[in-house]
Amino acid sequence: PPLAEIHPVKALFKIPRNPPPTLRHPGNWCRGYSHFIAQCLIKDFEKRPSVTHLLEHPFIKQAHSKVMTLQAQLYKKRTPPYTLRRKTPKEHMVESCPDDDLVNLEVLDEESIIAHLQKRYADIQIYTYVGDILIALNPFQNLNIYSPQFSTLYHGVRRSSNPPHIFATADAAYQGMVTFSKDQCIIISGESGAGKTESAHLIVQHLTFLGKANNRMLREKILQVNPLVEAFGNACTAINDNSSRFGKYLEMKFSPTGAVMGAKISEYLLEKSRVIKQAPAEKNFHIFYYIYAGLYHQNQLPEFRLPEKIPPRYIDNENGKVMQDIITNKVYKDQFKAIQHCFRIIGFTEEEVNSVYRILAAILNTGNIEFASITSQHQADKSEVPNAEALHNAADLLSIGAEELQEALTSHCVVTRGETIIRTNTVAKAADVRDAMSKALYGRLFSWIVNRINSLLQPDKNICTPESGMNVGILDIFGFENFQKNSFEQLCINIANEQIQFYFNQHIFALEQVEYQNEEIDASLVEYEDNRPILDMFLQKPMGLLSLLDEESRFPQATDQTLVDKFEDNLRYKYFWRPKRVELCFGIQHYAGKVLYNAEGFLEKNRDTLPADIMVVLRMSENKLLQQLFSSPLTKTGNLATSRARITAASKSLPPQLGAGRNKVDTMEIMHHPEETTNMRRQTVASYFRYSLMDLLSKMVVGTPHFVRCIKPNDDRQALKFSRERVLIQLRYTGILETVNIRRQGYSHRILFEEFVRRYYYLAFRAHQMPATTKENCIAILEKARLDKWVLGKTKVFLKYYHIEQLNLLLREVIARVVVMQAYTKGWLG
Ligand code: AD9
Ligand code: MG
Repeated sequence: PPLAEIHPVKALFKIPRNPPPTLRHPGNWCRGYSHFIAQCLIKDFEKRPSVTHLLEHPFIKQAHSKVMTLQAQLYKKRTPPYTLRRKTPKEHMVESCPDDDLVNLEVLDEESIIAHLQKRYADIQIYTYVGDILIALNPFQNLNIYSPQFSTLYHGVRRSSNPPHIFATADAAYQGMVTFSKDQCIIISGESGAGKTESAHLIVQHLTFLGKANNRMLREKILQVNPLVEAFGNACTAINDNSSRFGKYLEMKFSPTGAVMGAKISEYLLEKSRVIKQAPAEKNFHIFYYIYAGLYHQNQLPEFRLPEKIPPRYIDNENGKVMQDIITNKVYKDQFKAIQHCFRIIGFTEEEVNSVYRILAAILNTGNIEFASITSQHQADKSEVPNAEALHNAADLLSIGAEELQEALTSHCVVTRGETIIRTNTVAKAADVRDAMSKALYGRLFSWIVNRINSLLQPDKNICTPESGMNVGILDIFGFENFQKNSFEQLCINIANEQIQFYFNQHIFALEQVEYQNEEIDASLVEYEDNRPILDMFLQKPMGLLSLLDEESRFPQATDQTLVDKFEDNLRYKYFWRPKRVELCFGIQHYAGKVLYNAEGFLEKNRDTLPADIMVVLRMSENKLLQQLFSSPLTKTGNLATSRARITAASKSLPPQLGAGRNKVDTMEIMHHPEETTNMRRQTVASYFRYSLMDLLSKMVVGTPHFVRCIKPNDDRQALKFSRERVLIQLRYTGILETVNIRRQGYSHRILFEEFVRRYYYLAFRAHQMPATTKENCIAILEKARLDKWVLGKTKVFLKYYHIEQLNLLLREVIARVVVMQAYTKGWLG
């Protein structure tokens, strides 16, 4: 064949036989430039025709890197600022940059992935693909890439037409839904502060843009959902000023033609303990500060019985120093306005909003109720409320009687052998009851707001029935947490992440399986290690960790110590260990790393009981909202005394596991989840958590998943700062490297027979023969190349990631040899 066709220099730069001589168009710079270099090299080669010399020629290496730089620059010209137009097909060809997608990298190891991400981050390219997965690095600065023009740019185009973007992921989900009439879900993961919640907002923004409803009001409403829910469910933590303290699955409902019709939120595992106590340098839920600043500016603090000088205990983490900061804080004040706006737009009535504020103010006042001991020689431990003001404030705001509230806080009733005995509470017990009441109020208020939003944003049944409608779900949960001290909350959060990771693995793995099945390849060839055993350890019945926890929670005599002992005796897994000398601690080897948990308070947190006396008192409120929050079929009317009598009667017909067999039955304790209280069955946080996890999964599995993996480039929240160690840890946490491993263990390259023969026929055939593109010829090439472990499907060659490198190397050698031979025959070597 003519030299030009297989010239090593030309092969190296993929130069067409007749390169355009013009350098006018910037799209031709690279080609023009490398053509120029190639010309020089060809001359050089003609002078000193040694192949080794040529391939190792510094000029080639230099030229290669120059072309790469040029290409990168050319590519960068679009971003930032990104150009707001689609690329022409020609530009697209020239500019398509493999850096967009890590799967295109020749070497796929930790080092090269990090190096790429770091380089991209320096260029403010925060998004990168790994196949169908989007990696999003937190920019820690506002980027000008989320305007409606960008939504237009990413609307319905091929993914490779534009740089990676969160809008492209949202778009893929939307297009998938419309084209295949199939539900979709977008799963956002990453550690605290990595950018999940921001990503979720952007996805909602793009989806509302795509699902252009005729009804502009509806779009407005949907956009207000996240800010409203997050005011109640997010808080400032040591890691993130706007940290989600609950898991959220937002389903956007679309009509069969793709118009947005409504939305529905499901909330998971709100961290209620934050209401009553926050770690140092952390804060309570945002809404408390918003109402404080907002009501102050509207001169309404007295109306809501909120003190102006000394901050309520629940929002005072610094002994009184914060008051000025709160009421003069412009952000809080503005946020209060924004929240009022959200309530109005979404459709809450003024009465409802007022009730919400009253309950919030009541919680703050409840926190200020103190107890003093009035124990005398002849009496059991007893407590009273010395500062009647907070008690009266709370009772007034809740529209209940102050005396009954005090009674319910300082005493409880016990049923023993059919008799009701009123027992007094110690100071510590009374304080526990008070805090349990605050947590219950807040938790139920939060669920009520979510439910109310759902009913206000329900799709119109006449236009979009559950059967005809489709939805895109967006999952934004709390990320994997590993603090100095990890408690029950971290355990639940991490189990949830473990489950999401399992789902992720399943999906990535399942996709491969489908391809293997289609191609009739033995699927058992692919192995990968999954985290199912760890999940089993947590979720299995009856011997999983959560079941053991529930079992122990049912024993009145159990302690956190007996719980850990129980774990140790029963969990025979390599993922569980018990450190010596640290009594209440146990360790778990999660998919994302080892976490040491402290079991202190586990049983109490899992029982999450609310004394029934408190339930009864709150249910008697004249406030309609409060009645709803605590309504349950158990008792509807009556006062504390009559209700105590009724419970005595009810206890006689209790099921055996609650009634007989226990010498003292505390029937006054009813679990938090109203649906379970009907027959006084106890539902623990663990069992409810397990249930919601299953519920979440059942929603997710029906849809086609799209994954967004958020990464936090540094712990200082600084723009442009890239900590390699931190990113590496997260790549492991989020399973990116695992994905690479899964791909590596599988056949990461699947090449159609035609393409394979066209690419590699030099290896087994003469250069001028163009062999038929058959399976047999593929085998001939593969055998000649002496590769192992490849397989052939019905239409494709399945290769391991390293095969491609080997094949390319061989190809280069063969081409070099051919060139030497040609040079020899032309007399150049003589
Ligand atoms: V947590 O697990 O809820 O504690 P998230 O949700 O992962 O966490 P979040 O989305 O709240 O993190 O992001 C943290 C902060 O990073 C935000 O408050 C922004 O200041 C910043 N951020 C994140 N993504 C972007 C972005 N795309 N553009 C600009 C961003 N800033
Ligand atoms: Mg968040």
